Amino acid sequence: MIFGRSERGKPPVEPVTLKILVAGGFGVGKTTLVGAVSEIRPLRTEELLTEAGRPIDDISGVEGKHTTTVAMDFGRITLREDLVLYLFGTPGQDRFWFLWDELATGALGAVVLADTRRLEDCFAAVDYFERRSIPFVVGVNCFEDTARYPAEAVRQALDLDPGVPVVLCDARDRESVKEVLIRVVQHAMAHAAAAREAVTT
Ligand SMILES: Nc1nc2c(ncn2[C@@H]2O[C@H](COP(=O)(O)OP(=O)(O)OP(=O)(O)O)[C@@H](O)[C@H]2O)c(=O)[nH]1
Ligand SMILES: [Mg+2]
Repeated sequence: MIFGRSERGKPPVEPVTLKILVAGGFGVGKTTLVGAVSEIRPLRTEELLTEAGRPIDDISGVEGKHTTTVAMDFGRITLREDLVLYLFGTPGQDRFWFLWDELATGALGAVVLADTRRLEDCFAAVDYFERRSIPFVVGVNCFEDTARYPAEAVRQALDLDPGVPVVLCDARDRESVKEVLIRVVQHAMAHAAAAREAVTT
């Protein structure tokens, strides 16, 4: 074997790496999603939710939750031999908004995770990406004890543009999360192609 070449004599593929943000409201499952698909041990920045934080940290709806992300989650997934995604999960609480611009720099696209019991919690994330023209898909994290709504109903409730994909998913399930990530990449590619078209015509 020649150094730097694979056994079959094919030169190794230098993968394209893309940065994807995972955003959404507090406790919607962002850290869970990154952990479910990452092929490296995800970097987490979890801190305990404490009694002192109670007036600020609204845990209604996520009473079983004991920790919260205070900076970011980081993970990596190889979607194809030549396509690697770096996943950056944002903190869910409003008091960490100041970190978002830094996290969003260079992002190709985003997943906005939503919980249908608290849809309003993801308005801010939807707004953020719309304003910056960062392509995003909405992933509805289907917690098992909640009513299912069709994707169209979620689209209407969030007042999304018709082109924004809405995907039902389970943040704990690797295959389900992979599907969401593939949709983000496809959507971002289409978005980039449309932008190029607009420049050249
Ligand atoms: N039943 C169920 N529980 C889930 C699902 N996704 C996440 N959870 C649970 O919901 C809680 C919140 O998950 P996290 O992944 O920490 O949420 P987060 O969005 O990262 O939260 P912050 O970083 O604090 O905003 C955890 O206790 C998870 O185990 C899901 O799809 N179904
Ligand atoms: Mg988190």
